[in-house]
Amino acid sequence: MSRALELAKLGRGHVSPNPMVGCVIVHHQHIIGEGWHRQYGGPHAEVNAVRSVADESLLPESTVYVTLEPCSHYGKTPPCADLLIAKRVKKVIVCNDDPNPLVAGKGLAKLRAAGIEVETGLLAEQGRQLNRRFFTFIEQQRPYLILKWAETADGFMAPADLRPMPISGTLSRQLVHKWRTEEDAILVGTNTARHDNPQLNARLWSGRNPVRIVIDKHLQLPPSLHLFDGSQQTLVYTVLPKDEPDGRANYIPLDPETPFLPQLIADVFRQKIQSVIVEGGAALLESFLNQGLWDEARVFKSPKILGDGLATPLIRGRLADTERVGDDWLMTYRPL
Ligand code: AOF
Ligand code: ZN
Repeated sequence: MSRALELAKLGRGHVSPNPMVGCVIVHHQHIIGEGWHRQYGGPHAEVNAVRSVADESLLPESTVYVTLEPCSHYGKTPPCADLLIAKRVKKVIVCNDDPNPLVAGKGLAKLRAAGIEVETGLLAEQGRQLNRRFFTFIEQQRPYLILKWAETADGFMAPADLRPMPISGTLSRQLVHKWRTEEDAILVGTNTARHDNPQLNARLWSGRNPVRIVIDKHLQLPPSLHLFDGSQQTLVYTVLPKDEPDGRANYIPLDPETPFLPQLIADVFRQKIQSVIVEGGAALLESFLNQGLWDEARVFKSPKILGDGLATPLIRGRLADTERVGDDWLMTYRPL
């Protein structure tokens, strides 16, 4: 199953909003087939694993390790449960049940009804961690929310005059670009958009660029910003109606009388965006933290000293991981 989880990870960045799924087929202690879900809309892990088996006559004596319950529905592909039944495999072992209401237990029930032995929950925690975006999206009906910022050793995010100044080192910045290829969307507030004029793409890493999301409640941002260069999709959340539609961004008006962030998150969910990385600024990050709207905070602590400036948001969370990245420390927090 560890091997199946490793294979699943090869789909990272290519399968969203589907989960990453890996599959290993074992015949008498020997791996005879492997596969993973490689591409959104493409064959599922089980199909690729079965296809990789040279001698299909071994399947009735084989165990299938798959990281997610085999599907039971006709989606972009026919049901994997039906395939495993047709190939008369002996046993199926899975990490996690599929929370997708189209499947949700029906795949396992189908297998059992066909007389296939089924075991669940093997390395379940790793499976949930791997597909935490997918599970959060379906179970909590909202995108997985990652907060990210860099701070100086003395706890500042920017100089007092807010002029753009690099805090973290080059390796950290490259890592952030890699992260951008791993999430569906990247969000910044109005002040960050205005002061930093960020491109919000993944130019320091190869992979797909995320959708850019910016908050501009009162439509004050100038159209000359990189965000509006048309190079990637940009969603603008506002409370004002926008009369002339503009080909370079999609404007989404929210109700000014209702709390803004919950509305924004609900709309992002409706747009089928499974994960969002929030990159600032301080006030926006603090709003997410204070409203309990976060799943992970990734904080770069640099050795630089500023002495004064914009204070870092206060985080009440559990330090889950600490890692050295160049001269910086990367600290990952999770909610308590
Ligand atoms: C599996 N094996 O490798 C994956 C599964 O639109 P479709 O047909 O690709 O179906 C997508 C849904 O299928 C997805 O939401 C999840 O419930 C399940 N994903 N199932 O048996 C796989 N990727
Ligand atoms: Zn399937």
